[in-house]
Amino acid sequence: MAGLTLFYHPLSSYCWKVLIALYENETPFTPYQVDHDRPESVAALREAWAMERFPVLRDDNRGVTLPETSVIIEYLSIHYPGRFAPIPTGADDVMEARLMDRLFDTVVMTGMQTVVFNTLRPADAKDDYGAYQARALLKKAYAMLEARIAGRTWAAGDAFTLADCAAMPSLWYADRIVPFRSDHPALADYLARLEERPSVRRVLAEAEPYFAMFPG
Ligand SMILES: N[C@@H](CCC(=O)N[C@@H](CS)C(=O)NCC(=O)O)C(=O)O
Repeated sequence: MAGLTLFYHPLSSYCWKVLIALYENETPFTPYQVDHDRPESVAALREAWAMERFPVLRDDNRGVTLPETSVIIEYLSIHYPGRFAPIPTGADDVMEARLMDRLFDTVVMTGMQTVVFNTLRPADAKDDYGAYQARALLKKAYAMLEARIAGRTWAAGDAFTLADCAAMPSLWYADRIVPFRSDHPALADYLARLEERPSVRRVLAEAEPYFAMFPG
């Protein structure tokens, strides 16, 4: 097979992050959906990336297979550039975009996933204190982000970047776990701006048939 293949699932938050980058540039790729009730798709993901996490990008043009969303998005910007430049050029802007990307992944996404995965655990293996701590972490993150995002159009300033690709799925799902829109106006406006983006509308429309699977 030639070209780009993305191992993904339409409901997966980290897959949204890469899909947004691909859709921003209208980069051609073949989606390969991984479903746990299709063992052959899970085996294909495992063969691509031993950690069995998605998304994974396979580039048959260059013989490269990549995990990790931030790395995939940067790789796309280098080898398949378009009008969307996820990594800013100015030194300060680069730092801010990378910092915000890390905060959305490691704080917001991790907090959200901890609560969601706890609901999926067997009854005798739940970690309710861990979920309580994750909810508290999300509230702390909302206050920090509310102050940081105020006065900005996008997460790292005036341009839509890698940080916004990370922000959208993490904030969108976190809001379903610990709602923030009524008491964090700057963050709420920011998420509304993200939702208006055509790339994001497309991601949401493609995920919509699967929303009933989300346990939150
Ligand atoms: N740091 C990774 C996180 C990827 C990740 O956690 N993906 C989730 C789906 S949203 C996954 O594959 N979970 C399955 C598992 O952990 O077994 C990235 O940025 O790509």
